[in-house]
Amino acid sequence: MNNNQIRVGIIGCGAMGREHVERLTNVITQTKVTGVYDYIEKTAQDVAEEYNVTSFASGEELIYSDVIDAVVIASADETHAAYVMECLKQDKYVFCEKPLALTAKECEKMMEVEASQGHRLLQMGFNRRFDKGYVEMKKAIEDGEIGEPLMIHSAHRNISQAPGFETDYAITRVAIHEIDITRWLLDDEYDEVQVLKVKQSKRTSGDWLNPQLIMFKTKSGQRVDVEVQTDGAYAYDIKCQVVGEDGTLDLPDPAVVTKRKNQQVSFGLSDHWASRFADSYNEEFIEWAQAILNDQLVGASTWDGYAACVASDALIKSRKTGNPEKVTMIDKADIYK
Ligand code: ISE
Repeated sequence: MNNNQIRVGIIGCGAMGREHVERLTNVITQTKVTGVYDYIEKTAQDVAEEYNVTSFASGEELIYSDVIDAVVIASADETHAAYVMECLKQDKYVFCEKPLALTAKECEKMMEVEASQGHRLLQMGFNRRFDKGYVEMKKAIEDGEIGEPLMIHSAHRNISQAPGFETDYAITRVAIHEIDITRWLLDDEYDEVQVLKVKQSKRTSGDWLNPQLIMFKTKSGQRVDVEVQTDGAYAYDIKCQVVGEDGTLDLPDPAVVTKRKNQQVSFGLSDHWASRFADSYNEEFIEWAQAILNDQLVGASTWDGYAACVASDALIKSRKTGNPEKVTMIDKADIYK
């Protein structure tokens, strides 16, 4: 570390990775991007030139470099597990975008290595935990303002997807946010999950199933429904209503001015997750940087990444069998308690 500034290397310079390069260079004061890698050499070189940083020949070279104190992984989903493992073995701080791995088994191996290093090294990119609306809802639940939470109704609606989108990505890339935020809000693990067949939208631009209706049951018996529209929705719109025994809590729409005109009230909605959740991405990296300087990570852990993968695996199975599927997890290691 240089003068209390964390030197960060970013693996993956696609849409998300580039945003993080910009954010960690120009928004977060406690970090400085010193290196990047992308499997498309030209992409990495362009970013390296723009930000005057090193373009590494491989992700591993970036991880081993002594000008990199911490690594951000924003590469393709299937590459996350191997990069994370390398960082953990090097005892290097790592921030990983979701999903942590393609299977829960790979996460189990990561937790073994991290536990053997004796301290937390990984933070998951579950940015919604830093969104003002969700943070306020969590506090209200913890303060007992709506009594015991009984159920959650939620929706995750997208306007479009990148080419190559597949049915299971609705779980592993999209609803994974609800998998995480629901566990976090309710402070409970899942007992059972299910995907229900619903009428299909003609607005889907590919041949994947859209929408899908996902159900969770927590260990204490709360029920959660998540409507997942991966394509063709009217906006990027995220809904969450927690129903408690004494009242309900609703996630607010993004802070925008409402217009009153022609006997109507209207306000704008986002078209993309990057604008809808921009503040939460900033907050999450501010906390990450401070936590590294304090040597005490606080955001979503490897355990949380693992829990999301276990639920995803069970949901994918349920989509194929049509049945509810049990969620079975290993014991939690002490470093995650
Ligand atoms: C993206 O990666 C996200 O994180 C968004 O929340 C989700 O809506 C989108 O479909 C994903 O591609």
